[in-house]
Amino acid sequence: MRNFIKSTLLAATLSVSSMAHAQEDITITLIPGLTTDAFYITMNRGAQAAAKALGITVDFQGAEEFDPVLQTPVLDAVIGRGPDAILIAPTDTTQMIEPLRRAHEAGIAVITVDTFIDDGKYQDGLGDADFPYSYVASDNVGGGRMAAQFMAAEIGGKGKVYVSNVRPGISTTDQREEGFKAEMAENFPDVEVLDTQYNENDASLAASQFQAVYARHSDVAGVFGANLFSALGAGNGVESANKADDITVIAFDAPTSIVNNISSGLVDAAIAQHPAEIGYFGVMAAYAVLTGNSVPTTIGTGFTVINAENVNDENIAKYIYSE
Ligand code: T6T
Repeated sequence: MRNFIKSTLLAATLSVSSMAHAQEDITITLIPGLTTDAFYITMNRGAQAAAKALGITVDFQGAEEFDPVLQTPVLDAVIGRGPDAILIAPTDTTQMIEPLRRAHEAGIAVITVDTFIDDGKYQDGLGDADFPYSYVASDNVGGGRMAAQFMAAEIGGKGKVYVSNVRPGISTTDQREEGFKAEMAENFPDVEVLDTQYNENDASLAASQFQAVYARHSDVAGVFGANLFSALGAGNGVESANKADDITVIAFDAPTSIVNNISSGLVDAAIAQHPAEIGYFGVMAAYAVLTGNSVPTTIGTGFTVINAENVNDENIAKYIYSE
């Protein structure tokens, strides 16, 4: 009799937990780095496509600036509402660890998309923040290396260049800079990489920083804009100095503004990430976790390089970010 009660209780418990994750009840919140960035808007498009395919709900909640101080209260409010999973682009590798641990301790499955916390290696029993199930993103070191190769080819393998970047502590943009510098150091010894200019995701600041670098180094040959706002600002700075024909701009990210700058000749190449893929596979990974399946701890997505040769190709158009 006791065993019967026990097994009845067990069955009841199991059915409650599987009801909690009945397909139509699954809720996932996607928290971007910031809500107004075409990169994350496109990521949400991919997330919604996966939600529709699965018959689940994904909502999009974020701050208006890429800042852990602003992202944390958004995350806490989401934790309070208690979705089954959170997909998040953490805005700082260390400052977002404790806020995300709160989500984990509340029983919410955490997956990071685009950026990572700690060392980005999850579920390996090592490090300070092992609890996210998966990291879904571009290969940012590899993308930085690609940018260096395009830069070196455009400037003939020699000259002064610099990286326009957001701020230290962001996994993606740190890794792009690391890859860019490593590629130059290993394969292009005649390229001198000047000090990085940090712009706080402000394109106007990135433009004025170009003017200042140009004032100090009138022979600067190229700028690598390590994300959308950095690249946009660097391009605007080069344009204001009337140097579009002489100075190479390699952009990371591909909103329509950058694509227009490729058509006009201001930007030489853009390394487009595939944010819709990141959103799609982020949702699929969360769904797998919530339905008791295992997931890869890292899921890598691709790049498409856009330049003057292919900018009008209709197969390329799908990689331009939505606004
Ligand atoms: O480059 C993307 C993203 O990958 C990065 O983490 C932050 O900046 C962007 O959102 C572009 O603005």
